Amino acid sequence: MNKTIIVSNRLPLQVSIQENSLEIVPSVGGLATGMKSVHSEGNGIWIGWSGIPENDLSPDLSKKVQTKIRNEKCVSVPLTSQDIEEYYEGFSNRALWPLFHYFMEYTEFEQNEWDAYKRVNENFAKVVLENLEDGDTVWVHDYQLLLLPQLIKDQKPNTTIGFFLHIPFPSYEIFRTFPWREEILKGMLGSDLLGFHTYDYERHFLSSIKRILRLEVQFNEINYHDRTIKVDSFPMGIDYDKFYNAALEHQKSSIEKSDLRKRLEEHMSEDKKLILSIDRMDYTKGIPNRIKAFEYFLDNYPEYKEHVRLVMLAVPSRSNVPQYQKLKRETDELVGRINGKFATVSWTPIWYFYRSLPFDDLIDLYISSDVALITPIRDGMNLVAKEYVATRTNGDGVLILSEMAGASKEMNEALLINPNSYKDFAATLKRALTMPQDEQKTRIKFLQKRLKRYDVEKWATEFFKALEGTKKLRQGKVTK
Ligand code: ADQ
Repeated sequence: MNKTIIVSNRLPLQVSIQENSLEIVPSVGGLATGMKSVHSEGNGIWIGWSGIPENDLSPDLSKKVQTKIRNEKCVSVPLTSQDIEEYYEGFSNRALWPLFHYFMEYTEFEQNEWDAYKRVNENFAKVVLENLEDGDTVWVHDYQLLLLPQLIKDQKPNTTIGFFLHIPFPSYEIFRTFPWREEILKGMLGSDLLGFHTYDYERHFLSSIKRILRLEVQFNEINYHDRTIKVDSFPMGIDYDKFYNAALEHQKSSIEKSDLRKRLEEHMSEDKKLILSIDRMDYTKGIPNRIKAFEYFLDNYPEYKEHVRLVMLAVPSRSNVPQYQKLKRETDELVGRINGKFATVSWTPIWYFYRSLPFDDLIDLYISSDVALITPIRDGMNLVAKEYVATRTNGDGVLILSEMAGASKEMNEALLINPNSYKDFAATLKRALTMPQDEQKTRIKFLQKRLKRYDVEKWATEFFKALEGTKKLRQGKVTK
């Protein structure tokens, strides 16, 4: 029976090793949920890194980890600390990530890191090929594995391969600066279907294909050697029911409120409003900009002093990369400065948490907030915006969303802003804080309807259907 192999940098599980025990906990993130049906069907497997450097494991322990992981229908690709440093923190996060998010000044092109990126993509290919049988379908995810599709196609040309990019694909003028631009594009073209979050990213990609590789593109199809490659947009959704139902559950009067919820409510009497922002601590998410714009708001609309609070949750991320350390320092300083400037004995304008929170706390934050402020400088999609809307079971709440997030393309009923304009930001925040309930409800209702219909499972099914479609197309060609 044919199977599907999902490949991503990280496996959808957490491995923890304590003295004598080895524990594997499946993760419940968006991608894992979306892939659930594809992964659990038949003998499907997921290939990726376990999160533990190979050199930290004895050969015996390494075998035990593999066996345990295998029970979860996963296969791990061994990576050493050096691989992580050069391929992940290095090439993926110091070259591809900043460039694809238009942060040219952060982009470093290091030959040894490019070599490591190629080497690790080859390691992934080796593990995929060991597990691949004729007729199988492979679905590769994200920017860490751009070379993998072609590495598989070279060895097994009949394999159906799909690729989905979770971050933006930049415009040609940005992408052309990349020293290994041809290799990257050719690596991606090993796929039969390439998926992006938005139509814009798809157009940018096709433009680079035409101008850098000089290939023929017809509508959304690329002719490459004797193959036709399809390119399309598939905006990723969330597990809508999970967020909506969790919010309903939290609002039941019979449920005991968490300490966090009690604290939030204590501070939010009738005339006080809560503004929420949640992101990974990443320079693409516009955190310093947001804090400065909030300062501008308080300076220009002083009547809101003591009546609003920004609850800002930043999840630690890539803290070994220098730009992320700098961002953390800058954020700490800005929060300190602004709290120092405005605070009174009974009011602190910004509550700042630098940590990861359990799911239930996340839900409490979402349901207790009057406004969500999601203002990335650049973001492939942004699922937090969608999660906030899903938890508004009473139909109220206002989402302020950056035009630079992929999500803005399908969330027109949000208040869309340019995160670089403090004036626009402040006026929009004021509009959100004074928006009549009826208008809030109309906007949220439209957004919820769309998010429910196009949830993460639907996203995965649609991509998979399109991928299977390319198989039929190829078979058709052969029999003609
Ligand atoms: P990310 O940049 O990680 O993803 P995002 O889409 O916002 O960004 O997803 C973050 C996820 O982490 C959300 O599901 C959220 O609930 C969760 N999360 C946030 N804060 C948390 C906290 N404190 N504790 C626990 N969980 C928290 C990349 C791209 C995005 C794209 C996604 C999916 O950068 O643009 O939307 O992939 O393709």
